Amino acid sequence: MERIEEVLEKLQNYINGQFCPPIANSYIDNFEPATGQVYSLIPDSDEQDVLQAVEAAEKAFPVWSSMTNEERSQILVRVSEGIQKRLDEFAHAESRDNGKPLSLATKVDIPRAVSNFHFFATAILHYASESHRMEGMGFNYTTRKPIGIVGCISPWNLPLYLFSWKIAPALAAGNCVIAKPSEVTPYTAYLLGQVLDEAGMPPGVLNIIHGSGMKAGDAIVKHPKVKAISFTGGTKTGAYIAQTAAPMFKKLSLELGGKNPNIIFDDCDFDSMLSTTMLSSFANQGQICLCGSRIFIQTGIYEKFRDAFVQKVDRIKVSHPDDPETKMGALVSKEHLQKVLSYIELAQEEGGKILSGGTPVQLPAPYDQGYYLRPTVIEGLDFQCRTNQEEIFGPVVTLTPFESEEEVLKMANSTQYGLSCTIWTENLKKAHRVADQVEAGIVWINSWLVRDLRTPFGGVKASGVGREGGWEALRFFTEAKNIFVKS
Ligand code: TXE
Repeated sequence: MERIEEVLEKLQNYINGQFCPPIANSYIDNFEPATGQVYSLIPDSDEQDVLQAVEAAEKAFPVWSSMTNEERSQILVRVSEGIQKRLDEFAHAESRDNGKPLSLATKVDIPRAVSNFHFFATAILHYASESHRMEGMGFNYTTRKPIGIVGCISPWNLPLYLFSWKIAPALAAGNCVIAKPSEVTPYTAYLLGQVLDEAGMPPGVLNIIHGSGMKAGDAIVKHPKVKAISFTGGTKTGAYIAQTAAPMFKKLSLELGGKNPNIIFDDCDFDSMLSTTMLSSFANQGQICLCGSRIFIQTGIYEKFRDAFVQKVDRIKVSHPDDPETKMGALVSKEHLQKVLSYIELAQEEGGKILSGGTPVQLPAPYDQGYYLRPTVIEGLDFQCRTNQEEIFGPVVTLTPFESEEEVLKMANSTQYGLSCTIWTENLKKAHRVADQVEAGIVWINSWLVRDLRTPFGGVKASGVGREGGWEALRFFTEAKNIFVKS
C-alpha cells in the first residue's frame, strides 16, 4: 500500500493546553507493527517546540505548585477516571502502536496507567515531611517542595504504562512537566492530551512533545530550565543523557536495561514455576526490562524443565494483535526485529543450539509485512558469551544448567546489569540467602511481576540510577530543605 501523506492522520503536540503542529512542520512516519505499514505521522519536534513548552510550563508553575495537595489530587483522580472511561479506545491505540496483543493492552497496560495516576493522586495526600527536635537547643523542620519544570522521557515497550509512571508523581508533587513518549509508540500519549482538558488540568502544567530522541529528547535534556530528568530506556541512551545532564546539576532518574536471571532450583514447585516462567520469558514479546531472559536450572531437573518448557513454547500462538487467541503479537519495529534476529544468529555462532523458534513468522495478508518472530529457546551457551551478557529485549531466552548456589550466583551476577531476578525454590531460607546475594534492585521469590506501587522500583549497575515508585518517586520530584529554629 503506497503512502498517501495527505490522508494519514497527523498527531500533534500538546503545549499550553492546546494541540498544535510542530513549528518546523516536519513529521515522522508512525508504523503499525502488525502490518508494517505507516498509519499516522507524528511531529518531528525540535528545540523550538521544547522552548514553547518550557515557556508554558514556567507560566503554569506558580499556579500549579501553589495549589493544595487536595486540589492537585482531585485533578489527577479525574485524569485517572478519564483514561478508565476510554479504556477500550486507549487499549486499541496501544496495541496498534506497539504490536502487543489487544488483550494485553486491555488487561495490563491501560489499567496500570489508570492506577499510576490514581496511586500518586492519593499518595500525595499522605506525603509528609519530618521534624527533628534537639533537646534544649531548638528543632529542625524539613520542607519538600516541587523542583519546578521536569522532563519525563519514556520508551516504546509499555508506552502509557511507563509514560504515566513518571508523569503522575511529578505532577502530584507540584511540578510542571515536559514529557516525551517514544517516537515509536506516541499514540496513547497523544490521546492523554484529550483527557487533560476534561480533567481540568490547567494549561501548561503537562506538555506532551512528540519526536526523536536526538532532536526533541535532547532539547528537553539540554534546556537549562528543566531541572530534573526522569528517563526509561536503553543503557547507552541513559549514559548519553547523564553526560549532558550531570554537568548541569540536574536531578537524574535512570531506569535502563536488564539481563535478568531466572534461577530455578530442583526443589521448586514445578508446575507453578513452569507457567510463570512462560510469562517471565515471553510476555509483551519479551520486551519488558524485567523479563527473565537467562534461565538457570539446577541439573537435577534440567532435562525435565527443558522438555516441558520447549513443548509449551512450541505451542505459543504468534498472531496479529486483534486475534483473541494471540499470545504473542508483533515486535515493535522492523529495526528491532532485525536486532533480535541478529542476536539469534550470534547465539548460533557462539555455539548455541536452538530448541524452539528462531525464525520470523509469515502471516497472511494484511499482516504479511508485520514484524513477527517465533519465541526462541537456546541452550548450550557459555554464561559469559555475548548472547548471555547483552540485553536482547525480545522473545529469546537461554537455558543454562547449574550445580550449586555459589555457581549460579556467580553466573547470575556476571553481567553489567542488575535490574531484577526470580528465584524458584520451596526452601525459603535458601531463597532469602540467594535474594540477599543477587545483584538486583527487584527480586521475586516463587513469582514474577507482582507489583506493589509503594515499593522502590529500579536496578543497580548498568540497569540504572535511583528508584521510582511510592515515596521514592515523590522524593525524587521534590527538593528537601531543612530549617533549624533556635529555642
Ligand atoms: O530506548 P531508547 P528504546 C532498552 C532495550 C531496548 C533499548 C532501546 O534494550 O532495545 O533500550 O529501546 C528517547 N536524549 N529498553 O529505543 O532509544 C527516545 O526517543 C533524550 C529498556 O525505547 O533509549 C525514547 O523516547 N532522549 C527499557 C526514549 O528515549 C532520547 C524499556 C527511549 O529510547 C535520546 C525500553 C537522547 N539522546 C527499552 N535518545 C526499560 N528499562 O524498561 C533516545 N531518547
